[in-house]
Amino acid sequence: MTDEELRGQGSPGSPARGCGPGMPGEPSQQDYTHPSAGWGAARSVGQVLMRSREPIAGARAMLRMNQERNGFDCPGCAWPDDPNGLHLDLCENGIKHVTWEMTGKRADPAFFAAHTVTELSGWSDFDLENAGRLTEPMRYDATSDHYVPVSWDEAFALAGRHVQALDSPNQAAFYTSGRLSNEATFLYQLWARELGTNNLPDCSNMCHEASGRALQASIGTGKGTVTITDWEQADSIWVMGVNAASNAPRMLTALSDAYKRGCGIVHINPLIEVASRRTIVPHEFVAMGTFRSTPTGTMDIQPRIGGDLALMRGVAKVVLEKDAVDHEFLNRYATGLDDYRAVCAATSWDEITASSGVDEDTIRRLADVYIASERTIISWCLGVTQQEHAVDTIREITNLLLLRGNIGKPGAGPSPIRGHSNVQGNRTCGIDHRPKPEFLDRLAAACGINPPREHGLDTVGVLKAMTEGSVRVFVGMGGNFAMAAPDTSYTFAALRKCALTVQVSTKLNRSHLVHGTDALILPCIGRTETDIQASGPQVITVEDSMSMVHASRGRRRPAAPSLLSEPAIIAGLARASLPSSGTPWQAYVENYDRIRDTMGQVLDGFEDVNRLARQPHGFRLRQPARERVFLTPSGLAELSSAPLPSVDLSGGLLMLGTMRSHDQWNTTIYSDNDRYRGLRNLRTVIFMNRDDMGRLGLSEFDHVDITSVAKDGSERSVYGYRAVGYDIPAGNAAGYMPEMNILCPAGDYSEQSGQPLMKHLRVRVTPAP
Ligand SMILES: Nc1nc2c(c(=O)[nH]1)N[C@H]1C(S)=C(S)[C@@H](COP(=O)(O)OP(=O)(O)OC[C@H]3O[C@@H](n4cnc5c(=O)[nH]c(N)nc54)[C@H](O)[C@@H]3O)O[C@H]1N2
Ligand SMILES: Nc1nc2c(c(=O)[nH]1)N[C@H]1C(S)=C(S)[C@@H](COP(=O)(O)OP(=O)(O)OC[C@H]3O[C@@H](n4cnc5c(=O)[nH]c(N)nc54)[C@H](O)[C@@H]3O)O[C@H]1N2
Ligand SMILES: [Mo]
Repeated sequence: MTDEELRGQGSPGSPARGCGPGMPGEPSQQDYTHPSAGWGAARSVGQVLMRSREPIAGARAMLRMNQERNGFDCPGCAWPDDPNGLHLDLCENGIKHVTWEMTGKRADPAFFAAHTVTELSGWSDFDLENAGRLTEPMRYDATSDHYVPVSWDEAFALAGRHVQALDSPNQAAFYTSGRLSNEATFLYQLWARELGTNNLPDCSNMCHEASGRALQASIGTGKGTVTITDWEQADSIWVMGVNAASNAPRMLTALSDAYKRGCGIVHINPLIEVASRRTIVPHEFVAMGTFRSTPTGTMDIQPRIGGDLALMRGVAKVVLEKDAVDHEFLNRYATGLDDYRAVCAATSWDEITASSGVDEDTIRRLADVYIASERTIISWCLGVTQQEHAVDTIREITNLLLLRGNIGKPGAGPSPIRGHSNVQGNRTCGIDHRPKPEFLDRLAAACGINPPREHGLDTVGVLKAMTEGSVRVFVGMGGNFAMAAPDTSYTFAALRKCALTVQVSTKLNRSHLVHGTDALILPCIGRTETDIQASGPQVITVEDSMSMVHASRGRRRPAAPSLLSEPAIIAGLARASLPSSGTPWQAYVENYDRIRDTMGQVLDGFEDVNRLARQPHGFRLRQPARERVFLTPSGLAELSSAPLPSVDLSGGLLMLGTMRSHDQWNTTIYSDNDRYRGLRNLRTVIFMNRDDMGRLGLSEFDHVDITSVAKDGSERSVYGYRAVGYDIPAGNAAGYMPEMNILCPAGDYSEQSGQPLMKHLRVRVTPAP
């Protein structure tokens, strides 16, 4: 099979297999009726531990995860640790994620000698990562079509020659996946900016860019304001566009605790996800033994895809009608209320219900819940952010919170659920293609460099520039850019036009096979492993979703003696490409405390980071909006007044959102099952409303071809998918990334955030011939 056929780009009617292992057995689907987490999770963990060939070491490593002071930070997600003594809140997916890194298998030089790149391209993405941990730096050799071993010095020199040969530093791009530590991040952006470019695309450009922009505009700082303690004090928690049980499983603990103390929990999602039902709290072993479960939801609202802005508008309309606003707060801290009031009054219920897909009664009931609550938290993730009008939507969420003073008081506020474990820290520490002038000033002063001032390219911009030939060197610091980016064929062609692609990785993935003329695989140590440098074992720091910065130290022997740490690799690349650099790269790598000392001169809140991060739970970065200090131009929280988006689904098109299954971590696929959606042995699926299926004459598991229609009218297709009926509003559909990235047109991104519209594809579904 070619890689195209795997993902369903073969020919009409030919069955697609998907990126997973291709498990034998007919696909099936049964509604999931059990509580989330609990024994199903325990069984699934056991299978993963066995498969990684590390059952004992894996179990032992779990006990070191997320522990105060001495553990490593779970690389699974960015949900915070519980600061109140519960240090060990294990989750199924964190465990899977950690053991995947700790596998006993190795993709070593013998492995690469045995397989050409062309051959590996026909392997599934599961099989690629399942080859095990990378052990040696490798260079692509075009004559043999193999990756061949190269010394670290030669690898750095090759990259250095390429970078120095560029006409301008803007011909290079430096991608970051959200795993990178704060220290590696800081060195990485320093390298790019000392070279002279702000081309720092990152996974945030596909993830929470919209959240940062919206919160920056509304409250003056681009982060959430709440802490895990606030989650423990809210009267009402809204979970919008998050598949919590799979993607932020430790949130289940917070939700079940909230339920027990009488907090209302509203799930706003076109799909009914299992987190809105019941859970067995992962660490409650007694509950596990007795199968005792707790509800994790009190109300479900099912908007259309992209309907959240109108839904929030409807709630605000009722709040204003009933004058249930916090006048004192608004008078003292906010601006824009008159305009917002006028916009809400002018938006008709017809518009609101058409745009949201939710009827007026239901919206009024939601408004009653909101008005009855003294302290409300609204949380959201990709269902909200990967939309055309995401910035407007998140500003509307903030408007609604501001109306009732739900910010800067205990138990209330906006709470974006970030994805990668350190994606928030990456932004804090300088990964930003639109850096603020004040940050650059301080960087210049502390590091003695002259950073460029013009904005750089984001993910979508880099794809275009590579296609046009104006970016020729691509460095991927972690992640799997080829598969994570939209428009797979376009992205592959863009990467193949590069003179050099460099991937710093722990495991083999497709981004190594879709490469430039020259290509390097630079293997690094992982989060679970010890990082020993000249001054001894090092700690790194990370920041979670709620602005807590803390130290992380790995305990395991690195997967191979030749692996380098990410800071060491960045320093090596930087020295080779900046021969006359005055930056003490070597000294930084010898002792990461020195990196943190410099960070303290550049970043607010990091002044004493070497001491603070080593405290048991680290420290909280100040979030001024939490103290009702709004760093906006007006000095006040700014209400927005955006028009509602219109719904255009002419020609019988469906609106499709791409999402994750339970058994995957972004582009890393563990199996072809999605336990909480009751699906087995299938990833090339489209979940559809049963009426829509009937209209198209489709029965369960019928083969379909799917074509997306881009804004410019261009079409992209996948073949041989299976249709499965699901509880989702008519006119909407869902399926899995990264398979469906083929259907995401690279040119269709939000004007507001630059984010590709990964949850907003207009598709035509046809029965396969
Ligand atoms: N186990 C595991 N954990 C992960 C990840 C993983 O892949 N696996 N990925 C990590 C990363 S990087 C991220 S960013 C997060 C992602 O976490 P999520 O945001 O939960 O990711 P998705 O699977 O894309 O799910 C999006 C959810 O949005 C809903 N949705 C779709 N369209 C809309 C809409 O218009 N409105 C609303 N309200 N909802 C909508 C979908 O039904 C789905 O429940 O998880 C992180 N954690
Ligand atoms: N259609 C569609 N596309 C999407 C999304 C969607 O919802 N729909 N979601 C988007 C989102 S939110 C995100 S965050 C991106 C994810 O995009 P990425 O972050 O680029 O992708 P990952 O799959 O998380 O990266 C997996 C790879 O990371 C490497 N890796 C793992 N651990 C480490 C480490 O410690 N260090 C280093 N250097 N490498 C490591 C391994 O080699 C592994 O193969 O995808 C985006 N793409
Ligand atoms: Mo993400």
